[in-house]
Amino acid sequence: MELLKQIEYLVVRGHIDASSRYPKDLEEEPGVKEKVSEALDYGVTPQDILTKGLISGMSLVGEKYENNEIFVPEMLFSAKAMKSGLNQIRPLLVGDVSIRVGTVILGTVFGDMHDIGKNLVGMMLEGAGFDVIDLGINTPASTFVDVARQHPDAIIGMSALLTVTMKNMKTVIDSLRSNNLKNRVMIGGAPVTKAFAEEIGAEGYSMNANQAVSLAKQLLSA
Ligand code: B12
Repeated sequence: MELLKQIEYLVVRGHIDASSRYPKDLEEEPGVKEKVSEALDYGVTPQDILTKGLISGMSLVGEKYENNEIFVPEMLFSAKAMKSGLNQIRPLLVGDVSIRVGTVILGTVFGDMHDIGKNLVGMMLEGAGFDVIDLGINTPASTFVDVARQHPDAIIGMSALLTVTMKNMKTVIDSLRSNNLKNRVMIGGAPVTKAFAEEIGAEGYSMNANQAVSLAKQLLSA
């Protein structure tokens, strides 16, 4: 199996590294960590490792969950395995940028625990020279408002992965505007669309982390 396919497979199986006891049949076998290192040593680009190994693995996990082939515990192991791989390529994606272009306040909205996509967006933004203030997951509207007040020029970036938590993005925008805060808002996450962004009054939407960077730059200069 070629290396990127192996990484994809190991994300799906949720096998972090050779010392991980999960899953039983892969115990002591190389995991995502070892395979990402091997791929880097081999000259595979971090971008390919990200899109063709880690992210594509996570998409398969989503499909398997939808088809009832796996359940939440397995999904959690996959998320951990993906995160270990992301951490490895993080320094390469982020690089060493000395010129800061602006600030983005980033958070997953209230009720939502998904943070892989948000973290990826944060990494790409940092790599492009943005200062990122990461509010983490399950972030109440009041926290977005408090931090926005301290950073009136910052862009707010919100992530939601559940259809039930998407509406909390509108709550944040409404709270910002009722507090007279004019921070520009961009949103994303698998169920989010451009039409939804327009409907709730967000200034920007992007479907992936690369586009999030150009969007943030656009919002900064608008
Ligand atoms: C991993 C995962 C989990 C993990 C999360 C671990 C973690 N630390 O994040 C765990 C196991 C905890 C989990 C829990 C649950 N999950 Co879940 N999960 C997923 C899964 C498989 C992958 C998500 C992911 O990481 N994708 C990879 C990243 C890179 O992609 P991304 O998040 O979309 O991000 C990209 C873009 O969207 C965009 N983006 C993201 N955020 C932002 C923000 C901004 C500002 C911008 C500009 C762009 C942007 O850029 C990112 C990078 O390119 C998805 C399936 C899927 N297809 O999405 C289900 C999925 C989201 N989960 C689902 C469900 C139902 C749940 C649970 C309710 C299950 C349960 N019964 O408990 C719980 C909810 C917990 C909660 N309250 O949040 C459903 C949601 C259905 C729906 N329509 O609402 C999905 C779609 C699975 C499915 N097919 O049914 N989950």
